[in-house]
Amino acid sequence: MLDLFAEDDPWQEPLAAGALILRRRARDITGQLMQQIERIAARNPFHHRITPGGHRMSVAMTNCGALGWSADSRGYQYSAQDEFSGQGWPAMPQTFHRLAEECAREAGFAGFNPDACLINRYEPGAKLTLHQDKDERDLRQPIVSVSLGLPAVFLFGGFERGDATQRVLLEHGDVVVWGGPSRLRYHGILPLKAGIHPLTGAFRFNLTFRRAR
Ligand code: MD3
Ligand code: FE
Repeated sequence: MLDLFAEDDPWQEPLAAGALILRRRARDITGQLMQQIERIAARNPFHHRITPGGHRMSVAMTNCGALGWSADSRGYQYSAQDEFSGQGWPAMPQTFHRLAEECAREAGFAGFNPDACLINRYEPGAKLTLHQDKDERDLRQPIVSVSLGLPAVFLFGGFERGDATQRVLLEHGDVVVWGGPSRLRYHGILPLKAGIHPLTGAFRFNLTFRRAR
C-alpha cells in the first residue's frame, strides 16, 4: 500500500546532523508556557544584561531551574543566584521539563535532564549576534529551544564565525533540538520585526533548556 508518510514525519525537519526542528511541537501548551513565564518574571524580572565587553544586550533575560545563565563584567556563567533579585531562580515547572525531555528523546537524545532554562524576550529590533553556546559543562548534552509569539529569522552557521549561514524562520510553538555535531555551531537571531501576536503581544519569547552542570 502507498504510505507516503510511513517513515517521514512532515512536522520534523532535519537542519543538519544533530539539529532537528519539531514544527509546532509545543502548540497545545503555549498558553500554559506563557502563564508560567509571567509567573517566573513576576518574581525574577527580565533584565537587559551587560556583556563583558560593556554592551547592553537588546534581548532581555530571566531564568528558571536550579541554575540560570548570566552575563556581566566577569564573563558568562551559570549561577544559582539571580544577581538582580538576590534570590534563587524559580523551580523549573514540570510542563517545561517534560516538554524538553520528550523533544530531546524524539530527536534521539534520551535521558535529557535540564537543570537550567534561559528565557529570552525579544522586542522589535532585538537580536542575537552570531555566537556559540559553550558555557555548559558537558557539550554532549543537547539544547532544546522553544519559540513563542512573534516569528524570528534564525541564522544557522558553521563551526567558524565567518562560515556561511542558512536562514530559518522560527514560529510560535516550534521546538528545535540542537545536539551532536550541531552543538557547537554558530547561530544567532536577526532583528525582530515589529508585530502583535495574540498570545505574547509585541514580543517573541524563547526558552532554551540546558544541562549546565
Ligand atoms: C544552535 N537563543 O539563548 S534558540 C541562546 O531564539 C540562543 O533566543 C536563540 O541562541 C533564541 O543562546 C536561538 C536556538 C539555539 C539555541 C542553542 C543552540 C540554537 C543553537 C546551540 C547550538 C547550536
Ligand atoms: Fe545560543
